[in-house]
Amino acid sequence: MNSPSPLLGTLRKIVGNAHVLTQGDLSAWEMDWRKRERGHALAVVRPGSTQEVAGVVKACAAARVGIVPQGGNTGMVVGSTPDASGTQVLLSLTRMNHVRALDAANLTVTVDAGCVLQAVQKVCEQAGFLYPLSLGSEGSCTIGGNLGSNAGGTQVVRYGNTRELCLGLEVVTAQGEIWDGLTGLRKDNTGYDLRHLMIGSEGTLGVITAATMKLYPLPVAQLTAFAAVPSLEAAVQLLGLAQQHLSSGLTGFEVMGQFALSLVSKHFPQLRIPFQDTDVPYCVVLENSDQESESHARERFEHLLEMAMEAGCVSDAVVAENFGQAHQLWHIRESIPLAQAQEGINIKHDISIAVSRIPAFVHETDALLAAAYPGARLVNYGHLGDGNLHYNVQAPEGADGEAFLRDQEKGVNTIVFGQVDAYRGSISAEHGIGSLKRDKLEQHKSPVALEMMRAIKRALDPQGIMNPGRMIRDNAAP
Ligand code: FAD
Ligand code: 2HG
Ligand code: ZN
Repeated sequence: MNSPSPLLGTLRKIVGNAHVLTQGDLSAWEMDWRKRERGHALAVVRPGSTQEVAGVVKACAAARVGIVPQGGNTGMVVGSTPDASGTQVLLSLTRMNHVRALDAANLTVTVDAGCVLQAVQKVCEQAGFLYPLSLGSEGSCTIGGNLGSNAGGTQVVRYGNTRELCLGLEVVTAQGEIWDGLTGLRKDNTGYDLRHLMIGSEGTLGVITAATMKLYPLPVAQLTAFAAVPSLEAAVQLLGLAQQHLSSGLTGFEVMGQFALSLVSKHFPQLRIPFQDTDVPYCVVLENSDQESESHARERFEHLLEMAMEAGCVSDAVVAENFGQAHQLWHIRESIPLAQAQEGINIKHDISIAVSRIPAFVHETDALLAAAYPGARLVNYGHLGDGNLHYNVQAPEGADGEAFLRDQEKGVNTIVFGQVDAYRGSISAEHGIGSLKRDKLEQHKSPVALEMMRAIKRALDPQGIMNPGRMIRDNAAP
């Protein structure tokens, strides 16, 4: 590899001195959100336009220097931070944060990749539209990061993952060329869908610089309920009833195990969590969006909950009376990852299993873990409507979390991912692979699929400079 100094000079000319950072505290860019790893970048480079991104990538390609694209750095799999070598350029997209256009008739919004998700939601809402992607990290994650990781979140049951919301991309290729695919078309069968290759590629194939995303009419009414359920089987039964009776009105369905809720109660005592004094094993947050009226929404929702109680799949429920109360109920759910982080480092499993098989999976896997790691605490919650659980394992009460992670992560993963395989599930439903799960991907994905992935990587990034070592092992990487 060439000496980095001429490259730094070139990068400074492209983006300006102030936007090439090599000194001071760079931990916000170099450390992942979970604080699992601290890397070291050759430089943090902050381009302000697509042309500047293209210039940076061309310069790095000429010098054969690896590039790590980064948005809000909220990813869970150590995929958006540099490795420890000090040779990779951290490409932060956050200066590119303009909404380019909102096309009301086409129901689309076109935004720079560095736009923060919450800012996009707000702009769209002010214009009378819903941009439905919703994540606990929405105050800092970016549209580019959402696309890079194909983020899921709490509205997937109705609107799909980020992939389903995307109608066009602008991308800087690994050669530094600009591909303008911001068509906003809902139909386009003109060969391979390059957009879908880029989405979920975690920065390993190119840099997403802008995107055209789908909008929806704002719902006329939105109601949220918090329901106590006697078992996971009951939660699945409630999901079936809600799908049948609310149909596309069902816009959120999240399950939360009692231990996950107790962590929220412990670390955020100001949040009042319903049914904490009872011994219900699980609670569900469900949301009903309605295009008719508040009273229509309430009538349907209350009818659903009455039926569920009669069927025995809900033991108690509260329906938020207003927007503020609804927000509080959602806030409880969104606070679980933060409460878990406060409790200490944990072993995360972001898995998906066919919804019908989730109860059996959980009963069996809980028992296997309890036998192998007595006292280990299971923080089980997530997007049940999508068959996606965050089946996380926390060290036994009072134990050293770091030591538990160091000594037991491998064994815990072997049990959980072995079970995921047995149930034909996925070892990563929404957080992606990054560097944390790269070896796991090799163990759990079919060799044929892995070879197709490597062929795509070689074709689009022959020098292996795009996010080297993330997602798949690449012999060409610098
Ligand atoms: P980053 O973390 O910066 O990057 C993520 C990946 O995308 C990296 O591989 C990076 O290289 C790549 N990337 C970033 N920008 C670009 C670009 N412009 N072009 C190409 N590649 C790029 N995730 C969910 O799916 N569902 C959830 O419900 C959810 N909840 C969360 C709650 C909390 C509290 C936190 C901290 C995280 C949560 N996440 C969730 C994970 C994370 O927020 C998402 O993956 C999010 O989409 C990442 O966006 P980001 O801008 O922070 O991306
Ligand atoms: C969520 O759904 C996020 O809250 C985070 O995907 C999950 O921290 C986790 O395990
Ligand atoms: Zn999630």
